[in-house]
Amino acid sequence: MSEAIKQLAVRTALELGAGAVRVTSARADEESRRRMQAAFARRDFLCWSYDDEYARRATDPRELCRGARSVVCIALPYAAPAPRAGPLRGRVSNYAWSADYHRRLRVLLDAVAHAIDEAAGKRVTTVACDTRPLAERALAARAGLGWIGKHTNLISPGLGSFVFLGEVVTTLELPQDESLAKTCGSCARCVEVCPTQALRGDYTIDANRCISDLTQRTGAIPISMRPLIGDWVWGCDLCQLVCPPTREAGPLGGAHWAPLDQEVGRPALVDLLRLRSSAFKKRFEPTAMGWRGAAVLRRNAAVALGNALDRSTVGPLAESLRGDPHPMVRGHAAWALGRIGSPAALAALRGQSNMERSDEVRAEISMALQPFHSSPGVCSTR
Ligand code: B12
Ligand code: SF4
Ligand code: SF4
Repeated sequence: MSEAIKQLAVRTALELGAGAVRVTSARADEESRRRMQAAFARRDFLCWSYDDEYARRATDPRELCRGARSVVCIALPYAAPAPRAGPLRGRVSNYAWSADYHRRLRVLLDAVAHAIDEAAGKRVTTVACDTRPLAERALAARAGLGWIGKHTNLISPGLGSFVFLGEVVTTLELPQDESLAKTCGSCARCVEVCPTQALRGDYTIDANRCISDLTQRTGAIPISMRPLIGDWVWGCDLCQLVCPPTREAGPLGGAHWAPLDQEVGRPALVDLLRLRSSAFKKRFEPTAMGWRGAAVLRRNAAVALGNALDRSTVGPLAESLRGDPHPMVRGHAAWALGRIGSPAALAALRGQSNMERSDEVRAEISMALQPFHSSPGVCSTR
């Protein structure tokens, strides 16, 4: 009976687009708890309110579902060909440029849970994906869905790492799968390509340095990190794009995961800098970029423009410095103008330095102008 229910769960998930399905026990995982607690003690996740108690709960699926005995772990491939690049266009990561994956994954997980419940004749499941306290990668690795790579993502054989993870936790005892005895070996391509040195090469990450974290946080981006972000305006895929098993797998996601349109997949930076709530609602709210509001995207556009170093964007940046309703965006526009450093950019910064009311933005303006203050006997190098 339990084998038949497992096969039903697998069949249902595969029919709805899953690339792989495996089952593990719902017992607490001491090894993962220890690894997570060590990561939090190293302060690798400062933007996340994670602590020892979170690690304990996240590594014990019975906290999500009383009496749980098994977890059905599902990998949903989403890789799609990248949209056309172009000058002064920002880069969006593959996971965010299509319709928000949470909805599609939820439909799949609910269907699997429903099939299990029907077969059991009562409610025996609960589902999780991304937002619930569950160590999804560790569970998937224990189920043998793949192995955790040095970029810290789960790599599934034949599918690569561009897979979303979701789980159906159940009180039924289902036959378990074995974990894979696999590692990255001597490969270190992801570690080498990471522009911010977020990856240590020992299968851990300093998430505070990860572009994905930096572009999704709601507060200011540290000045030292801004130049390293390049043209990314949401998330980052660099460590996965070079990953051999992920490259070999190719774009398995299919048409569903293609960019909603060019302006979502590769947005024009100046338009993004001017993004207001009506356009945000229409264009970005249906995607995973809709979670943090329009100001975060305008801030990210300012950073990407500060890295593009194109004088034609001084006008829009000056307009943002003078008029953006959000002080964080005005502050990052000031930084971008300082990076460009042309006479017009400096004039915009000086013009605004006495007008600006926010202390935070005035501090950004003053830092942006600092390299250009010439003192007696010292020549500015910019
Ligand atoms: C917080 C978070 C982030 C943070 C922190 C990322 C991180 N590396 O933890 C930020 C914003 C940076 C982020 C970025 C991304 N994320 Co994210 N994120 C999460 C979230 C919500 C929690 C992760 C977490 O708890 N981290 C804390 C660390 C300590 O725990 P952990 O990574 O889960 O597990 C570690 C330990 O368990 C330990 N471990 C345990 N057992 C073992 C055994 C061995 C042998 C080893 C080596 C290690 C090990 O290693 C694990 C990996 O470090 C999960 C969803 C979830 N609930 O799990 C999604 C999730 C991890 N993210 C996901 C995705 C898609 C991404 C991005 C690819 C998006 C993007 N393109 O920008 C990037 C990838 C960046 C990267 N290199 O990791 C997917 C990953 C899918 C996959 N194939 O692994 C998840 C699972 C969401 C989902 N449901 O699909 N994310
Ligand atoms: S997502 Fe980008 S910044 Fe983050 S670890 Fe990978 S390469 Fe580095
Ligand atoms: S790039 Fe190499 S080291 Fe990094 S996760 Fe992929 S296989 Fe592992």
